[in-house]
Amino acid sequence: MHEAMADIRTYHHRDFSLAELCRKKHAQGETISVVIPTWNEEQTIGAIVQIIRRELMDACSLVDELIVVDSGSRDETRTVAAAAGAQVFLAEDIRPDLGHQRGKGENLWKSQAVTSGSISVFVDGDILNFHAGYILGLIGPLIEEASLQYVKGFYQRPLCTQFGDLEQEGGRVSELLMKPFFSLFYPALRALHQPLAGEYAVRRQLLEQLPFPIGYAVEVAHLMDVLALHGIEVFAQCDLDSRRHRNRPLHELSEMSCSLMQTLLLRAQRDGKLQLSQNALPWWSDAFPIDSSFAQERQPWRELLRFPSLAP
Ligand SMILES: Nc1nc2c(ncn2[C@@H]2O[C@H](COP(=O)(O)OP(=O)(O)O)[C@@H](O)[C@H]2O)c(=O)[nH]1
Ligand SMILES: [Mg+2]
Repeated sequence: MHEAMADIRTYHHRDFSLAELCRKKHAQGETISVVIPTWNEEQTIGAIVQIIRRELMDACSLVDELIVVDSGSRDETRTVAAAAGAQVFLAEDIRPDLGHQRGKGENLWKSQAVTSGSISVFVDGDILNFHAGYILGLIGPLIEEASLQYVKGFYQRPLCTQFGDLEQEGGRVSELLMKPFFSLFYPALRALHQPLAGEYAVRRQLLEQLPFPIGYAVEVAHLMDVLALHGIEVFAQCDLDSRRHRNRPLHELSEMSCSLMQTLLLRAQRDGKLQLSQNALPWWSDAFPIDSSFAQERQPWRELLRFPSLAP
């Protein structure tokens, strides 16, 4: 039987007040780690770290740890982040015994070795209009509702072009790949407004059960894996107003979609939703031989990093 599109509990960041969340968080004994994966984000990382530090750590102790995990930026990202008050790690320096497979997925995965919070909040490092409501809105539902385990952000996504901002035209890969794919294969997840959002909060216990693909597919793989493990009821989403970030040219989005699609198809096969013929998916680098700035992003798609090997 085809699963129907489900309702996912939906909040707005203004549903939560800082004072109330602080009080409840301490009463419940929760601890919060914020993790920001970066690669060449010197333009934006300073302001994001400062807002979290000043408004959520120094003014009150809502956030307990603020970590930047960097992929080897060639700009001043690590210096700027440290000066603004984050603890900064190079992904390859965390548990070097586990090897190094560069990409956002590695940073998120290894962040678990340097954080201890009972709730992890992930935030991309290229947000141009970050505000403290991002963090309140993502952890609020987990503090208010014990049955929830995973809270995804959503927002208006303008497309910023040299001709001005197109207010509704951002999030192209979500609209053209993720939403059609979820509609056809995982309709329960179709209710998520921004399935690729890099802003979400997860209970650590759940995170420890999830494999982490290395590249861009890490977040959507988690959505499918959490659905398989616990059902749609553990998800919530929160309106964070609007997000501006570095919009990518179309050809880079095309490569990103190719990498996403490999993970999506393999998960769909795993979940018994389709059957791929043997060797149907070539390695990404063979499938997408265009030479671009993304070349260094390419990873063998088969590699999955699993948390349990992080345990000391
Ligand atoms: N592209 C890329 N981003 C990385 C890497 N490691 C960490 N990041 C960070 O992951 C976040 C999301 O990446 P971004 O390029 O903005 O993805 P997009 O928003 O989907 O276009 C940003 O904060 C990046 O700096 C990496 O190896 N490659
Ligand atoms: Mg971005």
